[in-house]
Amino acid sequence: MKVKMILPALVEAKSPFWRPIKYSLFPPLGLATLASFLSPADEVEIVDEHVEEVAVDDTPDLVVIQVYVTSASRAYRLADHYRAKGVFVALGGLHVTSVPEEAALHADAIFLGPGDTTFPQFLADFRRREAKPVYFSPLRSLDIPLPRRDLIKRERYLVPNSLVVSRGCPHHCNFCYKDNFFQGGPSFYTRRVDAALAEIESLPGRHLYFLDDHLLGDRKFSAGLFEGMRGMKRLFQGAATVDSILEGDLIEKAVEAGLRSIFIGFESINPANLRSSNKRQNLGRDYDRVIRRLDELGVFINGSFVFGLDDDGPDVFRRTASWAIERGITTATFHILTPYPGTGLFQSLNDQGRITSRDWDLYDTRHVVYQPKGMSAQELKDGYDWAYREFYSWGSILEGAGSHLEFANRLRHVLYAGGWKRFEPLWNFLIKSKALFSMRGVLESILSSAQSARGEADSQDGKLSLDNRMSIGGVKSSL
Ligand code: B12
Ligand code: SF4
Repeated sequence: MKVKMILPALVEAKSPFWRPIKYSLFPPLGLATLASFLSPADEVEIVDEHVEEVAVDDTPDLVVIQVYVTSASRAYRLADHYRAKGVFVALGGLHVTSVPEEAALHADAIFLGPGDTTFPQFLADFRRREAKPVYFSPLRSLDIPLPRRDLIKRERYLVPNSLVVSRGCPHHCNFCYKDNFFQGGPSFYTRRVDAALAEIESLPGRHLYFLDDHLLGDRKFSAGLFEGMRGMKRLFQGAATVDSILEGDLIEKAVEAGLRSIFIGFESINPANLRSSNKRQNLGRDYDRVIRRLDELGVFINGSFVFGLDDDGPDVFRRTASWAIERGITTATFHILTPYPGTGLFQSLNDQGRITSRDWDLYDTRHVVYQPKGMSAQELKDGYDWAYREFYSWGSILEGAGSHLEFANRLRHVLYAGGWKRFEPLWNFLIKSKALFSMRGVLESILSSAQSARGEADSQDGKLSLDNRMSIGGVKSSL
């Protein structure tokens, strides 16, 4: 059987916000995961439109398309094209789960929730020519084969070693995709530790990027994982919540296993916003302690912030950007509040008549698609643009760098943040000349150059030494 799997690019590709480097970070891991359920006899191709053209003149037996909110319109166009040729089209992913009736208009079969149990069922049905129009299963398992990374064009990505060792998250923030996506079954579960370690062993090079929503979400699992990773000489990046950094010594274990930078959803520095977003895990937590703890361990922070929550006024941009700069947050990801369909946030804004656009192309956290409360839509958009400019100005980068305890980390901060946002022409050149992979070594050197202000994480057998390292600088992914 001939199978084509497509990750369509967001339509915004033509807009000034399109950053080729951002979309050349990670390969399509979801599709590679689904491909692992196919038989070795099947002829499979994975096409990622973010890094290559999608040729549509072929006629495979099955087309599988992953649909995100921002790529929905493009995904539907591709689906309609193949269906018009008589090809069977399967649509799944986050957006399909959010608006199944809409997606069903463009598909022969749709999938709700994760595909790890439904896709194998579908394949068996499809081979018998008995495919159903809708697949959903409350059964959730990560006892699954390794993703088919052999189908990934590694050389096109800066970070080909992305992986997920869990699905979902234990929390329930009202703007998050997660509760809707996992409805009807468990919304947070992990791989077995030995299986996760086997997957890590299978990945070449040193650098890994865990795409898990919350890498410290199951503390027993994470402790086992980090214990197993000690001695593997890996360097990794991941994401976790504010509270999980403060609790116990799991973060130290992560650092000993190779953690060098972490994505943290601070979201707002105003507790009223955290309360209304059901972001309980952040409430009453001392953000300064979180930052200090990570800085002492030499872990860089990619802080995520949302603008436009109901308790935000026009001063939120300046207050948030200054807060992040003063505390030495290395990279920041700012978002305009975006009510993804299917979320509690969408429901409540819709009930209040405040959704102003249902053009999914604009649901990219850079456009205002609802009526904010504490400012006008234009103020929100302008303030968001300003915050990015301000945070990544050279002056702010230098100021932020100055707040690190160790000199080496100051230098690293400058090169890291500057490299990510201030060298666009270089990234574009590397992507165009298909030489992006050449930067992987640089990224690894930068991550390995972390300097701990504590001495104790120093060189035990098989452990990464956190001090005595040179700082050379670099880049970081801001999801
Ligand atoms: C890595 C990542 C990226 C990477 C993309 C990498 C890639 N090549 O896929 C980058 C950095 C480019 C990125 C960009 C953006 N992202 Co992003 N990203 C993620 C992240 C952290 C992990 C995705 C992942 O790989 N998961 C692991 C794999 C195994 O799971 P999966 O992809 O979901 O696939 C499974 C299922 O969805 C399902 N499935 C998927 N497709 C199909 C198809 C069929 C037929 C079947 C059966 C099943 C199926 O089965 C798979 C296996 O279980 C998610 C958070 C998350 N947890 O999902 C956010 C997330 C997907 N991103 C999001 C957003 C909003 C964006 C941006 C708009 C952000 C921005 N402001 O720029 C852009 C736009 C992306 C786009 N192309 O449209 C939102 C999406 C919301 C939504 N409703 O669609 C998420 C959920 C983050 C969040 N919490 O809000 N992102
Ligand atoms: S902590 Fe993050 S992943 Fe978990 S529910 Fe909240 S926003 Fe979603």
